[in-house]
Amino acid sequence: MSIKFLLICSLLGLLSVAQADLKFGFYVKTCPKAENIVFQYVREHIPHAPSLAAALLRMHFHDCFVRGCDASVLLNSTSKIPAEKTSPPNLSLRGFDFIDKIKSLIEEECPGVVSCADIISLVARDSVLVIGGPFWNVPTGRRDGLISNATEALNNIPAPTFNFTALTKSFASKGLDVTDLFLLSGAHTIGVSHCSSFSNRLYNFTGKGDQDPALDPFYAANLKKNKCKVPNDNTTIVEMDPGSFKTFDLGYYKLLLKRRGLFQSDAALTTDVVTKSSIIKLVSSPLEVFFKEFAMSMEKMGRIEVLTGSSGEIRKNCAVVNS
Ligand code: HEM
Ligand SMILES: *[C@@H]1O[C@H](CO)[C@@H](O)[C@H](O)[C@H]1NC(C)=O
Ligand SMILES: *[C@@H]1O[C@H](CO)[C@@H](O)[C@H](O)[C@H]1NC(C)=O
Ligand SMILES: *[C@@H]1O[C@H](CO)[C@@H](O)[C@H](O)[C@H]1NC(C)=O
Ligand SMILES: *[C@@H]1O[C@H](CO)[C@@H](O)[C@H](O)[C@H]1NC(C)=O
Ligand SMILES: *[C@@H]1O[C@H](CO)[C@@H](O)[C@H](O)[C@H]1NC(C)=O
Ligand SMILES: CC(=O)N[C@H]1CO[C@H](CO)[C@@H](O)[C@@H]1O
Repeated sequence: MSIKFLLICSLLGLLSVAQADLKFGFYVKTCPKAENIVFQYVREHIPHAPSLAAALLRMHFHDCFVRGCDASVLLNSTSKIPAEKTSPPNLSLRGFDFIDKIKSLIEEECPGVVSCADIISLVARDSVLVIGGPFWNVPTGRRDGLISNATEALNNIPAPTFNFTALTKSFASKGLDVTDLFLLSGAHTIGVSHCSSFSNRLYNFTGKGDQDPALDPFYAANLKKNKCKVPNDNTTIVEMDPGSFKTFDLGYYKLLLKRRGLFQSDAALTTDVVTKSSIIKLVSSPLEVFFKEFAMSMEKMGRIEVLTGSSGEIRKNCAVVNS
């Protein structure tokens, strides 16, 4: 191999890395008002519907874990293929109209410029911010994907029954480490779950009609008496951080230490000694420490397998690919 060849290869390498980069203020010249349109809309509407903040944060997660942050989560099914939206992990995904509304406001301002993928990222950040949560950086320049496949959602979104090993593997496959895992799980400090997402822990943990011994038995009894009264109830919802499920705080981690995390995937974070001690440390630190660390992991999540440059497209309507 000649030196020249190697040089060209490394230049090409640099070029493709540069091309794959998101940047801050990507729309400064092409649509200077875009980020502000998102923020103003969120600031005006989320305070009237604060539970949507959780749904929109979760939407960003589900988008990024399937084909990268490419707004594939927003696409409708086609005659050829059922979309991610229709896959079981989508239960309770909400806020599609909210994104569509912002997209249409931005399209009025500058048609065909701002991607749905960037809108999801910005909306998730701004929604958490206006409910008093952390701020994180959202570099922009993501482009929208062309494919949404329900089976891929099922295969890529970690299940609430996952143990620590399975969670670690799932996150590693997206370039996220164990620190990102326990910090991003902190998103469960806001929002709700359907009983069916953890019903097995209350009613049939090993197929013998038993409970998960890792769940506080008093808490389990309370949930069965007052909330999840029958197995697999998929209509009743439960606050994940009861009493402060609209507040971005350390409540989730405090519950984990009391064995009151709702999912096995939550409880799993305390089965690893290193992660457990990180949680103990986080809980006894000022809230700002959690905010700062969560912010770093969110920025990282927002970069998963993004489409940039001339890959993908800028969708006109977030629910369908351009024709
Ligand atoms: C670590 C693996 C994770 C698992 C297994 C998991 C699982 C779940 C499940 C089962 C629900 C309840 C769905 C329902 O029954 O309605 C839920 C809700 C939620 N998840 Fe996660 N999740 C994980 C990580 C994350 C991450 C990384 C984020 C965001 C950064 C996130 C944000 C949320 C939010 C905000 C809700 C509440 C949604 C609402 O109130 O509508 N989760 N999660
Ligand atoms: C996408 O699906 C939703 C729900 O079925 C429907 O209301 C909406 O009109 C569809 N959007 C497009 C552009 O087909
Ligand atoms: C959807 O994804 C699954 C799993 O990767 C794959 O087997 C299947 O062929 C895909 N469906 C279509 C229509 O591409
Ligand atoms: C974690 O789950 C995987 C997949 O279900 C299983 O193979 C493995 O044995 C489990 N690990 C532990 C430590 O329980
Ligand atoms: C518990 O699980 C076992 C094995 O999967 C099943 O046979 C049984 O019907 C389940 N019981 C309930 C109450 O769901
Ligand atoms: C909820 O449960 C009912 C009864 O088991 C079932 O028919 C329905 O399909 C479930 N809905 C969802 C969204 O899973
Ligand atoms: C929003 C959405 O499309 N929800 C779908 C989620 O998946 C179930 C089936 O698992 C559908 O019934 C919902 O319509």
